[in-house]
Amino acid sequence: MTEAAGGALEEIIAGLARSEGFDTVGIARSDAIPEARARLKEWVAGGAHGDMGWMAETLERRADPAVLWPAMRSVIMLGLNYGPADDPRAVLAQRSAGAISVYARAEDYHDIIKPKLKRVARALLVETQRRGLEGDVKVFVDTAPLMEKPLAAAAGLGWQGRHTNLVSRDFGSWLFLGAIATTLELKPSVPEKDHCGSCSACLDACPTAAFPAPYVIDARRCISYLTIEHKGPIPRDLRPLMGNRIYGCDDCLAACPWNKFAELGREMKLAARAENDAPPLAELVALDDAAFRARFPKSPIKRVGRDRFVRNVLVAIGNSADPSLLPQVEARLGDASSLVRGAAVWALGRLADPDTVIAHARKVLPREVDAAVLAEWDAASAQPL
Ligand code: B12
Ligand code: SF4
Ligand code: SF4
Repeated sequence: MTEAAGGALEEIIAGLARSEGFDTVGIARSDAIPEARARLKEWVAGGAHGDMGWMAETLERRADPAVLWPAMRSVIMLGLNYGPADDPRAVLAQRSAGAISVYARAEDYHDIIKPKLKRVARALLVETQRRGLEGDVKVFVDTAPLMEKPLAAAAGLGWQGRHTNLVSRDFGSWLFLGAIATTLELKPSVPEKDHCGSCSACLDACPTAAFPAPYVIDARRCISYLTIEHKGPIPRDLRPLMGNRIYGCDDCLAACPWNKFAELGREMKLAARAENDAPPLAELVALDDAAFRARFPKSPIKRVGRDRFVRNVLVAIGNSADPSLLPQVEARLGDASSLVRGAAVWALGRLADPDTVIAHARKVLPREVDAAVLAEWDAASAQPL
């Protein structure tokens, strides 16, 4: 233990974290996850990261904290509970509304966690200097190449569940993670054991069968990846499985029985905004660039941009079985974005009768030059046009 007047440094860190509103904190040695390296390499080699090219580009640094920052000796892992007030799956039954995942219904958690991490890190530096210790710190939340889940498990915050996310005995599956890396040699916490037992609820709950094996995700099939990270048209065979999920997905998290011990998240800025609980698809599909930015201020949703978001909304409309949404779909057939046009064609094919599809095709096709959109027209009319 790093003792001095004022108590052990590890206890000071825990106090600083709690005073910033973090719900859980622990410490891992920077070399605590040797097995993660080979697993990450295998995952990327199999292509499970899809077009998240940055996972491959940063592989060496991500696989080993010693490569990311050779002087790093310890990682302080912090968790912020964002437990929802109600079961987030309720909106899945409202097919003419969009389902936004819990974390994205509120303010962007990166903007909330990063300043908190920085304040803890600064206070830690002041304390180490007061003790005459040499030490440096860096803060990370999500965006840095650091394997936050296995590190959080090593730091005793919970264990990686079969859905691959960190599960906590106290907060279930609803924890955001952040990290403070340091050159200080801190006393590591006791790692948490796997408490999944014989449960497989999360694997069974996945609408797209995105888990090729327990503890392993194929991001290419995950709705979170498809709606947030994937830039091109969503693969046609997966669209019908997405229902009305338009930004992220919580099904595997929400299915976890450990959530029954979870409390409502205390951080007010992470509280869902009512307008994001079940927004009408008719409203969202009509957003242009400016209206999209104005509709989602401070929201993580802004990151995907209007075109990708409207693509998602059109897939949800195609799954809605609600013909009253047809006029909104027709209005997007001539959209400036080929991504949006292609998704509109798919939604049209799902909602309209074949004669209506052909009538629209005749009007639009003479002007269409995009190969992917042309392929959507072929598929929607079930024949080459
Ligand atoms: C890339 C990424 C994604 C990708 C890939 C998801 C994934 N599971 O990796 C996509 C876009 C799909 C995604 C989705 C989501 N994400 Co994300 N994502 C990340 C990111 C940036 C990197 C994760 C990573 O390194 N993946 C690579 C894989 C290989 O790592 P891994 O899952 O740990 O893989 C391990 C297993 O395969 C394992 N393994 C193989 N066999 C076995 C056997 C056993 C017994 C064990 C234990 C492990 C194991 O070995 C690997 C290494 O340990 C992290 C932030 C970060 N820097 O860590 C956030 C992060 C994981 N995401 C987060 C969240 C909240 C989500 C979503 C819930 C968002 C949403 N609602 O839509 C979903 C959940 C989907 C899911 N079931 O995972 C949180 C998770 C918090 C938590 N409590 O764990 C993180 C930590 C962000 C944060 N800072 O809070 N995400
Ligand atoms: S987030 Fe949804 S789609 Fe992705 S693995 Fe979990 S249940 Fe499946
Ligand atoms: S749902 Fe079951 S298997 Fe999945 S993470 Fe939770 S306890 Fe583990």
